[in-house]
Amino acid sequence: MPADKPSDPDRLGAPVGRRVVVGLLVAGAAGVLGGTSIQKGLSAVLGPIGNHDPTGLVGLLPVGNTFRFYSVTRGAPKRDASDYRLDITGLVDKPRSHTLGDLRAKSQTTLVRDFQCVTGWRVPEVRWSGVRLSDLLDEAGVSSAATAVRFTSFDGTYSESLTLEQARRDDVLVALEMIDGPVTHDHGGPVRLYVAPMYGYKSIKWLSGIELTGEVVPGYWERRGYSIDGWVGESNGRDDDPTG
Ligand SMILES: Nc1nc2c(c(=O)[nH]1)N[C@H]1C(S)=C(S)[C@@H](COP(=O)(O)O)O[C@H]1N2
Ligand SMILES: [Mo]
Repeated sequence: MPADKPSDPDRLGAPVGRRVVVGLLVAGAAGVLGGTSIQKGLSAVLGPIGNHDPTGLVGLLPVGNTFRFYSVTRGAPKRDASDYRLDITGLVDKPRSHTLGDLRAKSQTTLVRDFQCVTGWRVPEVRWSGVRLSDLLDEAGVSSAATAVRFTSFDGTYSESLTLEQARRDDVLVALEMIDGPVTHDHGGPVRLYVAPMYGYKSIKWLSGIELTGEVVPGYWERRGYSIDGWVGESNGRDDDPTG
């Protein structure tokens, strides 16, 4: 039985997570339901979370070396080259609104790195490519008052943050490709952030806003207890179980 803290960010959204835990406790206490019935009960409670996960259970099942699709919302609307925009706003000299075509036309960087969620699952040697965040920041002209970057998603809910120094690292990408092609919708396409040295929660999916701020504005999971500095191996003390 998955045993997670109710607010475990990497399983499900907090309110749903609580209901799942309560459901499991009730099912366990009753002692009458087999695993299948429990799963059916849970899927009825949860409904669909992400297109690849009609049961809502993917985040609860132990899977080795594969991605899980995470979303604190019930996914996001689909956006493509016709309607995708990435807005760069806040403490910049030249606010920008990039189309997908604009981003594709810029110099692309490729990295091959492990992707690791703070709950322990890890996907080795994933290929990522896209535009260096630092290039986009330079182009927008970061004002001297800015010290941090806030990222928002067109799922309408998720957010993330980096210090300006972290954001300028050359292993932080505004990713257009992942694995073997364009970032798929479920992985946060057409554009997601990829913060190579940090846990997966920093790599916001369905990226639509980059705002330069005077101080760090904690992101979605950071307001719920996760470290603002999400360095792999240093945060939360929870990456000792690679099977997750
Ligand atoms: N918009 C959005 N981005 C997100 C999340 C999310 O729930 N919503 N989850 C984060 C977490 S905790 C992880 S581990 C990765 C998972 O990426 P994947 O769904 O492509 O496997 O996305 C991160 N980015
Ligand atoms: Mo995660």
